[in-house]
Amino acid sequence: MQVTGLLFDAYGTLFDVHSVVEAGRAVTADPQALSALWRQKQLEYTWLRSLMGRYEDFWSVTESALAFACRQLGLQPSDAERRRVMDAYLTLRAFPEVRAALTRLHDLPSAILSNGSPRMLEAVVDHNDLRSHLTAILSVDAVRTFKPHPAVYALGPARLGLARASIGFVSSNGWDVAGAKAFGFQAVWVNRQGAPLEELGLTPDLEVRDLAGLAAALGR
Ligand code: 2OP
Repeated sequence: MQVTGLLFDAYGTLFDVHSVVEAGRAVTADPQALSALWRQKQLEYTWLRSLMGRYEDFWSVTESALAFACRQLGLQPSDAERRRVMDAYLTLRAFPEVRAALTRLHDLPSAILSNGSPRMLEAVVDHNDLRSHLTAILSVDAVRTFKPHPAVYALGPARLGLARASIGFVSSNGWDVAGAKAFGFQAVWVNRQGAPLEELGLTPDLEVRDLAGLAAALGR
């Protein structure tokens, strides 16, 4: 695989969304269930809002998804507890191999392209001290719709100044990889969970287990 630049999805790819489980312990005896339902609703709401043309930023959508998950699970967190759980999204942990892999890939212009709001992304990048590894942090907020809308992916070539076909788009979210492939990127699926491929008629150009596998596949 030959690429001239890389675009990284953030949540689930660079950062572990389920590191909110610790914060969830304060509001439930089953924080894994809360984290899973919360993530599912968060993504559902991004797709529904995009289809309806009723954009709200990812922080707002994440708050709404948490409210739904708490109601569905019969949880009544206080405002302070809810704020603490939300704030965990600003300090998500990067997966253990991310820093070393980005260092191995340092010769390629690399940017984040994410559903996250600018504030959320700046916070989590700085929390993990990854800013020096990134050319840019690109948020869907610039086009007020969510992935997999092509207008989102178009932010990447515009900012990197590279042809889309020469850019590797890297995501752990199979549906995001399908969207990137449909847009014309070289699509890399970081299949951290060993999940089956989404049945969307779009096959990634490369499947790896983690970002170390990506660096190796790119000869770095
Ligand atoms: C992201 O855009 C898909 O939530 C994931 O970072």
